[in-house]
Amino acid sequence: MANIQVVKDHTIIRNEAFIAKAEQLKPELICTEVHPVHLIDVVSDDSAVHGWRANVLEPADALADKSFGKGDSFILDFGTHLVGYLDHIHIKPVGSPPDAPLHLKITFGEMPIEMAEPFSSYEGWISSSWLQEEVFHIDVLPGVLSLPRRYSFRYVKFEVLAASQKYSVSFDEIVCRTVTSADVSKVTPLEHTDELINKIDEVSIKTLQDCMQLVFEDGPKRDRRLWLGDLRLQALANYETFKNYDLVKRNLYLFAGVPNDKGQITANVFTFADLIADDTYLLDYSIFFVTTLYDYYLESQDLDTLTELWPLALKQIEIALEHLDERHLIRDSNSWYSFIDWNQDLNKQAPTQGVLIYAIRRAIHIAEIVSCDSLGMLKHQLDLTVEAAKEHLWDEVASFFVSGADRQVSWASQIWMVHAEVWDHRKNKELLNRLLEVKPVVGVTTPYLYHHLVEALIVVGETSQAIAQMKAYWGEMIKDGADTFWELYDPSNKSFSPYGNPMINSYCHAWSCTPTYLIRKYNL
Ligand code: RAM
Repeated sequence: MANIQVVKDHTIIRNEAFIAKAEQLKPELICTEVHPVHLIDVVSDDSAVHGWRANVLEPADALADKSFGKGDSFILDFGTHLVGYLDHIHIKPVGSPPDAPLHLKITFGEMPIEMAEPFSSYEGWISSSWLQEEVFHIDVLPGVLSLPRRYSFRYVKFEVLAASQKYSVSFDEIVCRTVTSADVSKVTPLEHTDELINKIDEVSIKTLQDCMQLVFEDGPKRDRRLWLGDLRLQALANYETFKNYDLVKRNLYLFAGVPNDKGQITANVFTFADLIADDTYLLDYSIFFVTTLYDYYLESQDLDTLTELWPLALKQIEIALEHLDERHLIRDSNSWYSFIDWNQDLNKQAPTQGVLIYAIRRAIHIAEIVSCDSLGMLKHQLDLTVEAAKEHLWDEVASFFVSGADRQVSWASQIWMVHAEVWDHRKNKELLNRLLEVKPVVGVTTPYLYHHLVEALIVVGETSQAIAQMKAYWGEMIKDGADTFWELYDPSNKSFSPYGNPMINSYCHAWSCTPTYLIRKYNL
């Protein structure tokens, strides 16, 4: 059963049977009530990330005894990152009967910077509407203010824009109802002998938990939707922790429900109302449908799903093969045809070739399991793409893989060629050690690519290097105050944002949750 939907320049062929399957797998959300812990202020501090530090003033209980008039404000700290609703804020007037409405502004922040800098200062290229602030007129006091929107935050700032000369207000109950589809009781405690590894594991799990909603969201603050590249990593972390196989299955069917008329799977889908495929197509993300399906099968042994979704997975490989030139190399372009990392200087050719080879290897396994006729074609394409990488992308003098017309040497190219197993184990190990020593300038800007570096080190047997890198990166984020891991993190430029301002970055981000997978899967 199929019908057609046009999304900008793309014709989407909806598979209603797949969409119905995804709908049946919709999870129940688990709710918990959480109370604020402290009243804080935010102080300028050059040693703190973004230059702002939360400073504890007094316990949150003290709030009930205070009243606030025009121009007054306070900031609540809930003690950790939360995703949920503030749907009963009790407000009462103090003084004369309220002779004018209360004009109240509420600002939510994952980080101190969101409490300190006005959102009007944001001039980045993605929408400022992701910044979480609301303004209310409240006519009836005492009253209960209920905010319908879900927020992602640790801090909440209340500003009384106006009351009147005759009354002020006090707030005696502010509670957050958190939501997640992750069942914490399913997680086996780690109890590692290394305290920092325990902490990294704990923060990873909290990150995944807060991103697990009705789908695996990329970030509950931004973009609040299902991206294929993020899903792949979340699923891996989920198998080691919450073990919610149905949520992965649901998400696979959501993507499978809305391919375009060429059969390509979109990079992300919107799921808040009707299922909509975004009009962003990234070659690497489409290819990851294959590997995500394969990983799901390995964990769940769900052969029915593997068999049903395999034709669409195979299609992603076929589409990627159409991107190869006559030398069997990914045709390079300046467009956003593949993601790999947020580094603006990165040439995507070699790393995308690596992703394709990595996926063809997994596609071959699936083809064997489901006895698919395309097995021979896949094996032939594997040989061609591997040989092309060796012949045209390997620079013998530099002893690195190069990418694009300018023969760029990047971290991403080496990392993905190791995952692609273009060279043997010994040569891959040497390559990664050379990478860590030479440190090419086109580096890593996201935890997403950092994950692939750490896993590559583990795969080649450089486990202690892998642990050192993991601690230096995710451990440093914890030192910088992370309750959940961040979308972007560059230890040498902690205010890095590809969007123009770090206040719009997401500070609880799916693709950063993988240390728990690395630690548990590989017994680090
Ligand atoms: C950003 C988000 C998302 C990611 C895409 C490519 O918009 O961080 O998680 O997958 O980029």
